Amino acid sequence: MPPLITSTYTADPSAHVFNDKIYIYPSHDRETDIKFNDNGDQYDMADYHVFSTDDVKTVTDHGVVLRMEDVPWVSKQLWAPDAAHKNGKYYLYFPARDKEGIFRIGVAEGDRPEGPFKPDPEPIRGSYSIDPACFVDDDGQAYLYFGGLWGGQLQCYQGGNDKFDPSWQGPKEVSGEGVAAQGPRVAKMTEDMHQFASDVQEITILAPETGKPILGDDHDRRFFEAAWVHKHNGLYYFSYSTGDTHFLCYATGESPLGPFTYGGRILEPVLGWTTHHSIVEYKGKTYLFYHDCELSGGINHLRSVKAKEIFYDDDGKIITTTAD
Ligand code: FUB
Repeated sequence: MPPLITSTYTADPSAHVFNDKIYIYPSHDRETDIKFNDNGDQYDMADYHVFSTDDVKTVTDHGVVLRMEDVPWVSKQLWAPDAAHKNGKYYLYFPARDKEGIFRIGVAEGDRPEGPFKPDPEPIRGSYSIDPACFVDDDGQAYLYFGGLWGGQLQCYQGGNDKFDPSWQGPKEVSGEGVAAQGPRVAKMTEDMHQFASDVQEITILAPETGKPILGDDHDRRFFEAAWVHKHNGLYYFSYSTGDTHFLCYATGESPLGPFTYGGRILEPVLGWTTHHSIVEYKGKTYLFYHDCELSGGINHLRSVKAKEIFYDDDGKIITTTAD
């Protein structure tokens, strides 16, 4: 499968259908001298482009829509973004480190899906960690999902949503017999899409064989990063990356707030350490947008967005696919 975007390195594609086209909001990877480490310091991105397509083959690059220097609270690392549409406006959600080195989530607003986007001067109050994904339900309520382990700092919030514990920084996470994995986070968004309208909640992902939360040591199935939510036949699908085991997995539930029950793998490991995706329905087909490092010859921080059609079985289970 050739990359969909070859003009520059891109990753973490969040795809949405706006105005009958697919718009893609990816990270914009760039060259760096920073050595690879398990904290992700080499993912040193500084701006975002937006892309669009109407055939999932040819892509238009709409250029730079937001730069690091335009956001007063940001110090570095513009990581995986997402976008949403509500009330005639478009919203770009993005994680970055603040001036203290702590990941927060910002929002920028625009009049068109292709931007440009004007950032709020402060991050979303009460936001933390990385990888925001915004899901607007059929009733108009928007939810922001987020969180990522290791370099994404989710494990630094053991004692409550607003308690950052620096001793947990780095490639660390909960472990031990019977210890439940840390869940991703979700909050309802305000009507104007700029702030959290609820407390941040932890999402539970249940193991189908026990009905209990997946354990921290279950690295083949525990949430690591890259939250995404889509709805299919009335069921909510929460999908995510398992990080160091490199799978894209999903879990299903009856409510956007969970709990979700683990359902299986969507994508087997790709070339490169990270795996991050989105799922979108377009013209009667379901597409998985993802990335790998084929174009850069396997350099972990130089990734390229790809897309392929995926399928459900008769029971609504997503059929596992491979990067090809
Ligand atoms: O692109 C930087 C980080 O790598 C993302 O935020 C993670 O999901 C991983 O893909």
